[in-house]
Amino acid sequence: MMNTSEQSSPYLSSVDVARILDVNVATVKRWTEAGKLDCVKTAGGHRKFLMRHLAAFAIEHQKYAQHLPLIHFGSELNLDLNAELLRGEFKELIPFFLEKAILCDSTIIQNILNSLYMVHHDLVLIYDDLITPVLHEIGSKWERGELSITEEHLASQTIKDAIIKMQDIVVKPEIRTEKVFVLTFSEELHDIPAKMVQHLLEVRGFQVLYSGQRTPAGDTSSVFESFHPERVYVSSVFVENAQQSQAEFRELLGLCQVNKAELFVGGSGINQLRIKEDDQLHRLWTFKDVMQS
Ligand code: B12
Repeated sequence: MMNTSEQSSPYLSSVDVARILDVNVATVKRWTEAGKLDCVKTAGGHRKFLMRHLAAFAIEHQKYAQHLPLIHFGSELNLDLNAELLRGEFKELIPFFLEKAILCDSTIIQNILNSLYMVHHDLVLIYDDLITPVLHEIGSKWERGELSITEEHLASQTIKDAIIKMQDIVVKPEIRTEKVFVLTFSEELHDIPAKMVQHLLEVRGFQVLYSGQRTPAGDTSSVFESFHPERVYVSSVFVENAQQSQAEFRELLGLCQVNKAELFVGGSGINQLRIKEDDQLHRLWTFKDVMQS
């Protein structure tokens, strides 16, 4: 069965693949039958391809690599990093991405994110397995005094900008009816996870109202009156004053109850609040949970 992200991804036909690799359609068929070129088969028996199938083929058959938009890491094509990127394993990619973020190399950062998306069509993989560990490492470097506050700002802002720009190439369903409100509490400056939550919900087909940083959560009744969101997602990373956040949370939950909206909360800041899950309130942990919520 196809997963949600694959359902919305643009598959290539055998004709498209033949055109890209500059061979006959019959050759494409022969390669797939010989197991050289992977594909998925539709219910009707047609072969469909994703960029990652072509990319895996090109890694094995170098002659065809020139036909594909394999990523150039700096001045040259690094096949080891490309192979990792294609497999969706990030052992070498994480330190590389971290280094480039610290150097504010927005071109390479953007290139990697866009390529990863084009190959895997899976934002969860990118957010949970690449961006989250890199941001954590940036935080650790700052804690150890290896990065100044300004350097930490520059690196995280470079990543945030690339995440926002990547959204342009992400495939979203055209008809979006159900509305979702995404916010952080009023003391919160960390809005990168909330941005990622927004993007995942858009991929799922929701129309997202995103208020981001420093939203006075208890004072959002006008949002419910004007837009009638059916769901609300809160990301909380840093809680400075637990009492204040608890009060905001309580008021927001009250608004959700009155307006029959489900409330989903995530992030390490939530650990500092007293919450009781029920039919209306859900504690989420990872971006994967956002896709399944
Ligand atoms: C970038 C950053 C900043 C940037 C934020 C820029 C921006 N626009 O977001 C700036 C420079 C503004 C900043 C400011 C501060 N920061 Co800061 N920051 C970070 C950093 C490096 C990355 C944060 C981030 O985006 N992480 C990526 C997310 C995805 O990871 P995560 O938060 O762990 O989230 C995971 C889960 O919690 C979950 N999740 C999160 N939200 C949601 C929501 C839903 C619905 C779901 C399902 C899941 C989910 O998803 C992730 C999956 O594993 C972290 C380091 C770190 N360890 O994260 C420090 C960090 C969070 N910051 C910290 C601190 C102390 C501060 C400041 C107080 C510094 C200061 N003295 O001024 C201020 C606080 C400002 C405020 N009031 O909010 C501490 C927090 C410690 C704590 N928990 O008490 C950290 C951990 C750094 C550290 N090692 O000490 N920061």
